Amino acid sequence: MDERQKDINEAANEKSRFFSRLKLGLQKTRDSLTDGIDRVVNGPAEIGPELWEELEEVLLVSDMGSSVMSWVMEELKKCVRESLIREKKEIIKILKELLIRILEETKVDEMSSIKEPCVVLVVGVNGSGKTTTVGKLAARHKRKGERVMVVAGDTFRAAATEQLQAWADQIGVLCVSQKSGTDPSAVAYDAVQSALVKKMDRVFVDTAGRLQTNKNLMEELKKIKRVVGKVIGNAPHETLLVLDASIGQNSLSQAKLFNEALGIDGLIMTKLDGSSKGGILFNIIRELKVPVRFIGIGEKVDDLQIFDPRSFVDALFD
Ligand SMILES: Nc1nc2c(ncn2[C@@H]2O[C@H](COP(=O)(O)OP(=O)(O)OP(=O)(O)O)[C@@H](O)[C@H]2O)c(=O)[nH]1
Ligand SMILES: [Mg+2]
Repeated sequence: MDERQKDINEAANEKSRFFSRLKLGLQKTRDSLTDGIDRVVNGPAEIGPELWEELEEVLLVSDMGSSVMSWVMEELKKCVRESLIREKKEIIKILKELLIRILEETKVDEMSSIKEPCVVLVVGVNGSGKTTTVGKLAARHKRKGERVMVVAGDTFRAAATEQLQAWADQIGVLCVSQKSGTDPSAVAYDAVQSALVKKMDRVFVDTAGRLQTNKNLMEELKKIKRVVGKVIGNAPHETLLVLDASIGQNSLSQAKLFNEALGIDGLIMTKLDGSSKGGILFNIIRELKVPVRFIGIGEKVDDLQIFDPRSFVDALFD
């Protein structure tokens, strides 16, 4: 086998490993959503009101939300009227394409590289998976050969800095911190200045968890944004919101308020592996029009994948 063929095989194997892990990570949502759809489509009801009602129920229970559900059902019925669906089994194929269309409404490419350090601010409610995600993202960019810094902007919770430092040690990146209780915007300001001097490629700023309804704590995040913008004009280049998929519908209101306060550039949906409510992703994308950038499908460093609409829907249905 020549070298080129080896490379092609290697890439194909990598793709299939990636896809198997995604399928495994989405198992619980597959159990509820996809199995539910299969049961309805392979059940006794013929194409008509009874079947539509059963499908509506499955879509709603997956936390897809009523607006997504109504749109999907309207489109399905339209396909029947236009004779695009003649047999029940064709419903699944059309349904998949409709779901991909929703997710592709906000598709973006991976963060592009820029000359100055690219500063990424990571925010979210308590325990959503921010620090873990910062670790995973840092590892991802380090693997690409970038110079990566992580910043312990959570100066509030005991042991938060140690947790981030442990990630940094594990993946071999620089971790910048100050003593507990320091104003997080001061930590971020100093860190970004030092990242400029050290010619870092990417800086991930971890922040303390906070409720989207706490005005003072949301102001604190705005201040972090302002001060890093004083060091580098466009910084933070991205503000990413980390959402826990297992809480379902509640993450929609979190996302709305964080977006109103800060302007969110992208979402990271974590803990999809522990959740049967993966349908929430469709709901959030449709309501917010903010792209999902990455998904977390486990606690380990490699359990973060770039969100790709087609792979996501394929992994749910295939
Ligand atoms: N199963 C699973 N667990 C995850 C995932 N992402 C994070 N976790 C776990 O969720 C828990 C909380 O993660 P953290 O990264 O500490 O969350 P955080 O948002 O930084 O928490 P605070 O800083 O306290 O607000 C940890 O036990 C993580 O291992 C994921 O994608 N899947
Ligand atoms: Mg944390």
